[in-house]
Amino acid sequence: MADMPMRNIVILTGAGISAESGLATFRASDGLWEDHRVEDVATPEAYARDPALVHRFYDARRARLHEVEPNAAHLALARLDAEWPGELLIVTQNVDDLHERAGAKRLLHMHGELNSGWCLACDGRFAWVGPMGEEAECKVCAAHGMVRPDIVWFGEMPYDMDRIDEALMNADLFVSIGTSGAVYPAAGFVQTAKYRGAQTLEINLEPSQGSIFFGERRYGPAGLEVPKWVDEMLAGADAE
Ligand code: BV8
Repeated sequence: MADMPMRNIVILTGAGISAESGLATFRASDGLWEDHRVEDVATPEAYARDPALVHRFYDARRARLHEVEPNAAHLALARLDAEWPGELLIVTQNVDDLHERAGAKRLLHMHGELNSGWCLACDGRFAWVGPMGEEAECKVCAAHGMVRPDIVWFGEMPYDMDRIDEALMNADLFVSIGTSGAVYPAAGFVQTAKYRGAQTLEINLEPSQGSIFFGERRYGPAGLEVPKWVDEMLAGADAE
């Protein structure tokens, strides 16, 4: 890495960081689930057309969370979060809870979370464990059948965009881990960071769709590459 002090770090993660934990990525399964394209299930239109199908999709993925554990990449990022002296923000596109379970604190889920419900009657959001289905009761207003997965679908505005933009504006280093760079606005973050003069690093199994925008690129499994990178960063921080 260049000699510039890396005080403020923004880390974007995608499905690839959870692959070694056993969670399917979007594109490895060529984006299919029960022969449906994810883009066709993860939309408000799909939910309006066939809520049972969409609930089945998310209930299955929420149940899967109990069968998997954070991997070395999640644990390394949690260690960096705990020990990094400067600003640090992990922006995950993932809706799993593996970053939290690894101990990450400075974290936000820009595409929502499987373990959260959103009531369309009262706009309340609340923790949700187990199947949701079409008759779920809101924990805030007790309305039935108005609770949807608290997930950002295609065509919906991602969460915390102001906070993300501010972090990108102040970043000295932007790191993208385990994402194909296929979905916006997340796929555009590297360009914002680069425009602001940040160093940029991509860690992925293979070049992403945005790999040309990164100043440095490391390819290999996140479980191997991320702990190596974190060790380097913390060794450098100690040396300062
Ligand atoms: C919005 C939650 C606007 C759902 C998700 C045309 C051009 C450009 C943009 C658009 C367009 N048409 C439509 C759009 C916008 C659209 C978009 O970008 N579409 C794409 C398909 C072209 N974006 C949106 O709709 C977004 N909203 O734009 O709103 C707006 C403006 C104003 C007001 C209102 C609205 C919302 C997008 C969010 C959708 N929700 N997730 C759910 O999880 O079910 S997206 C979902 O796919 C993920 O969250 C992630 O964001 C995205 C891509 O997934 P990845 O995480 O990258 O996973 P993927 O499988 O693709 O890649 C995994 C990578 O890991 C691979 O590269 C692989 O090599 C690597 N890997 C695998 N194993 C490992 C590994 N790496 C390391 N180690 C390993 N072991």
